[in-house]
Amino acid sequence: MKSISEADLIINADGSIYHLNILPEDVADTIITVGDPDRVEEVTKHFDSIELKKGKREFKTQTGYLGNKRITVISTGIGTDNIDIVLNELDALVNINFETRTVNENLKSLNIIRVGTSGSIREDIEVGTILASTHGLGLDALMSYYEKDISIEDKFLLQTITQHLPKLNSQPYLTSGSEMLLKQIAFDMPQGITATAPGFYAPQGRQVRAKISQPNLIEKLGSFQLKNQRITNLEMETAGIYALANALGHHALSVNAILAQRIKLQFATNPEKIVENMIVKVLERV
Ligand code: R1P
Repeated sequence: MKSISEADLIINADGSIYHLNILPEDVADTIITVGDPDRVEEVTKHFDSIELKKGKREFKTQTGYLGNKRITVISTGIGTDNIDIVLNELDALVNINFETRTVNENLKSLNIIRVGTSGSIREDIEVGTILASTHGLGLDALMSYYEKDISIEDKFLLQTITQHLPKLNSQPYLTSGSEMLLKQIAFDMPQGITATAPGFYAPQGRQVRAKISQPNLIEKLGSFQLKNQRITNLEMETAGIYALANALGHHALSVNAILAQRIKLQFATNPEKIVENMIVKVLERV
């Protein structure tokens, strides 16, 4: 079997993977990702025990037990460029033999759950809502560098969305969350298509001082509807997580604490409480 070169897959001298700085045995089968490194502790403070704390750059990792469930919590930092690193390195840790640099015969599927913050672009989705993403709509360019598989239903949905949106520099991509995790964790949560932007300000239609080229972006995204499918919220990781999890055979779910209401121009007065509510909900069901 072909071995993966030292330049393609960088392993540190201690046997850990290049950016995440963790070893294969450090990774549980259930992963919770958070954007903010400080949120790792907000999740693991609920654990019964913590066996490992490691980190490098924005990628902070803790693995521990909640009851007898082993869970790894990892911060991704912001954006799908970081998701490219986190998903590829997590997959390498569980599916590549670091001694021989070959892909394992029996591939492992991780359950990857994002607990992140987000802004609503629908009048009826209020600040404080905990919303699950049925799909990620990638407005970023990450997946133009990978071959993509898309179901017939998602292809039709994407075509309809693309026709509805203004012309953007990169071709949007659409990818689905894990049906299994949606049923297990998000069964009573409002759900919708989450748009993943390649930035926080103009790429999410925010006008501060620099002039923006897509002033109608929020209105366009938020007015899309095909039967019961609609674009509900904006953030910066979901589409990358879903697309790479699907490409690599993992299950992924994105759960979003709505902190901003972009239509009513509101921001949460109690963001920590809303995030805590999301974390508790996810941990009860994981
Ligand atoms: C922007 O403030 C960040 O917050 C959201 C966005 O996706 C982006 O990463 O998620 P997190 O709170 O998980 O970082």
